[in-house]
Amino acid sequence: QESPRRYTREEVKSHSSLETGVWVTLGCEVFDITEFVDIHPGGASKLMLAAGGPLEPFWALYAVHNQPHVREILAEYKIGELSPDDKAPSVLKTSDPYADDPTRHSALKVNTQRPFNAEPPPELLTENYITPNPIFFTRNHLPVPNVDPDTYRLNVAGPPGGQSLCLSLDDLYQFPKHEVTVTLQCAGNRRSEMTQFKEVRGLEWSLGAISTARWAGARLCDVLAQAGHQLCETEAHVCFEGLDSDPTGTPYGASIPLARAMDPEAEVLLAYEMNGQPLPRDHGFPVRVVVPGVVGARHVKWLGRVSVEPEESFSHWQRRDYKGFSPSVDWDTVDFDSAPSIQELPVQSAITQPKEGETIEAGEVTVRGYAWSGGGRAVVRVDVSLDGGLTWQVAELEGEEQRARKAWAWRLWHLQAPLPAGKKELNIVCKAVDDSYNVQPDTVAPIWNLRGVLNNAWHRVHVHVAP
Ligand code: HEM
Ligand code: MTE
Ligand code: MO
Repeated sequence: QESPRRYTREEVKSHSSLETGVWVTLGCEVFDITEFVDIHPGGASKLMLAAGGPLEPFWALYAVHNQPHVREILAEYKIGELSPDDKAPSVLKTSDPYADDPTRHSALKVNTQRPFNAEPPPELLTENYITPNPIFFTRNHLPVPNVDPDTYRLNVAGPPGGQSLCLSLDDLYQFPKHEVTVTLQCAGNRRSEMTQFKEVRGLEWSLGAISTARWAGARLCDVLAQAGHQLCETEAHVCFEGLDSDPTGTPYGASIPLARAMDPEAEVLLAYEMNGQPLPRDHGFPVRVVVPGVVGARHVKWLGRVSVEPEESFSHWQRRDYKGFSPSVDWDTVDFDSAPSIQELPVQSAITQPKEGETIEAGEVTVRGYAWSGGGRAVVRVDVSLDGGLTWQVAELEGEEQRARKAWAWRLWHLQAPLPAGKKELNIVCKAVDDSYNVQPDTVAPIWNLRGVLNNAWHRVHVHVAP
């Protein structure tokens, strides 16, 4: 085998623009990624931050790169290795951006530690209608900002010619306090089932990227009204910026239509309480947006700024992520501008008990799970099959009847059913129906998409029956 071409760090450093070619290092390996710059899923500008130097400090921040397929992509661009006699760079003394993250509950199943992404195990997820704060699923894209509640200010841009508001927490408390129970679901919930069908890019969420809390805060419509906004621009959007930001200083951001924001019946909150407590740091302390019935990505945490704009947020997470596509679209053909951003989510349900692969007692089975639909649509029925979908039984919905058009929270459900004697295995399936009679597709295949979002296929659990 031929020995690799050797380069010095100086040579690598001199390749840090598209004109000279873009080189980077990982360990002792050197890569020419010029051709990759424009197709980087995280954007060209972010990638260029690493041009001419090591990838490690950036990949430490974006753990999304700690995946085999990312290494494979990089491997294609290898051109050689660093000269062994080239002295190691003085260790970058950049402090760990995640060092100040809060401590977390040990029951959470961690997807990535940095940024922190974790879900409660199925056993705990449907133990309570209200998810306890410490095990509420967490989806962070960046380090958790440490916000001082005394100096915290929320900037609310006024209409053209108007005044901006600069609200302290005490100012926010002066607005009428509104409480609402809302289920929050990440668009990537149940992505791991999509991956099993065909590879997708994203965190491997199981069925726990969904949780429910009682939120309290000021209504967004009241705050916008105080800033002088009216619902005249029917096509406008309310843009939110978090106080968490990446190395370029770009904050997390997202937007929702102004019409939803200004509708008091939509109950969009600037929430400062979660289940009667101040928001935990992981969930947006001191203030986050809660948009009932809408995908988690729009519930911006650590809220720093609100503005009304003619267009949707220019954030990566509004424009280049959290969109759905045909199964035929791949990373070479995807046109993010061609699809609308995900807002209201489709009808969803999943089985939390028994668990995949479990051995259950003969005689009788108890199946439990959750069901929810976006846009305030109520769950009217959950069907459960013990034979892979050949025959169905109707599960019992727990808790209270939901409010029409304002069914913001999930229904837990269960089914207790006798088992036919001699059955050695069960293929348990569930599917929910919402009050628009929307149903779930039976398999992942027709709804598969390259980003692995919006998986609401029938949930299937295979179990063994003890002899
Ligand atoms: C996402 C590759 C360098 C920031 C991605 C993804 C790939 C990738 C394949 C999609 C991963 C997935 O969703 O599964 C690479 C390669 C790099 C590189 C091969 C070097 C040659 C960088 C650098 C930065 C960066 C230097 C930051 C300064 C990001 C961001 C995302 C991303 C922000 C989106 C993460 C998200 O969706 O939450 N990259 N990347 N990347 N990358 Fe990179
Ligand atoms: N807000 C900020 N500022 N930063 C983020 O990374 N993640 C979003 C949303 N709001 C995010 C954010 C996503 S994708 C989801 S699913 C929800 O927060 C998760 O909220 P949780 O962590 O409280 O469960
Ligand atoms: Mo999300």
